[in-house]
Amino acid sequence: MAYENILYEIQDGIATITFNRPKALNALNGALLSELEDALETIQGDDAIRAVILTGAGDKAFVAGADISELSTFNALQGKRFSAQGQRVIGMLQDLPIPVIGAVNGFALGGGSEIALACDFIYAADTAKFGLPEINLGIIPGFGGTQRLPSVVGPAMAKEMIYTGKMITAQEAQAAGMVNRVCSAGALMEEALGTARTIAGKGRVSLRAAKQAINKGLKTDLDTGCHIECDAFALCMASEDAKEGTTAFLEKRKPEFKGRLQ
Ligand code: CO8
Repeated sequence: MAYENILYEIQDGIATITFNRPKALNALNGALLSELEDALETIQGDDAIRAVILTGAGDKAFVAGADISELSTFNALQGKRFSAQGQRVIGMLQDLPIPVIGAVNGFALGGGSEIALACDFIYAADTAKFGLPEINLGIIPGFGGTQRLPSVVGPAMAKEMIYTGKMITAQEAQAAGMVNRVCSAGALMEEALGTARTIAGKGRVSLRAAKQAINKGLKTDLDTGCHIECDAFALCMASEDAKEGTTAFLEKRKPEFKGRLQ
């Protein structure tokens, strides 16, 4: 698929997806969501990709939400279809077997915050702003925001943000646990790439197992989560990566992970 609304690049095993509608502050329309879905499918099928970074084109926005000019034309059925499309694509993003870093370079509003919340973690420029302003449009978050935001910042903070529609700064988002690291806009991509490179050097099997154990464990109780961890741990022990990692330690050398089970 040729992309018109995103940029898709791969360098040294790290895929970068850039939302690329800067004149509309990278707002999400149906075409952009379809392109994002296609890129995520490509990433799912490419074992050479070890980490993903999402960011926005231009210096103003990561994603300023769903495209309001498109949204304003929807009836209930079209709204439901669009919400389901967004939830499916954002669910795919969250479930990718490799780590995803959100590099939030500006406004992350509505669907933009919802995409960022589905990343494994977020780095933000000190100029970034987060918010779920749908209430100002007479609607509510429709891409999972009512579910993911409370689980990250707690229900009280999520309710205040969703009921008032007010934006918070990158620093406030960090204090609330939404953002791991705040840096200058100029340093953002280098910071994200640095962490992506560190992750890309780890074993593919153990990264996948860690991500699945954490994500699945968050949806269940502690006992079930620990069972999930046990199974994931056993899978790692069966891998060539675990043999290589432990042998390399004992031989006092750097491991060379191949990402293979056997
Ligand atoms: N959709 C479409 N166009 C947008 C959007 C958007 N979300 N955001 C900005 N733009 C456009 C503006 O219309 C403007 O275009 P033009 O130059 O042609 O007039 C251009 O981008 C620049 O924007 P501004 O001039 O407004 O820039 P400012 O710096 O003055 O303001 C803001 C920046 C504060 C980000 C402001 O643009 C704004 O408030 N944008 C809307 C933010 C918003 O409400 N987002 C939530 C959208 S709803 C949503 O995300 C729901 C997701 C779930 C949907 C479920 C399916 C039913």
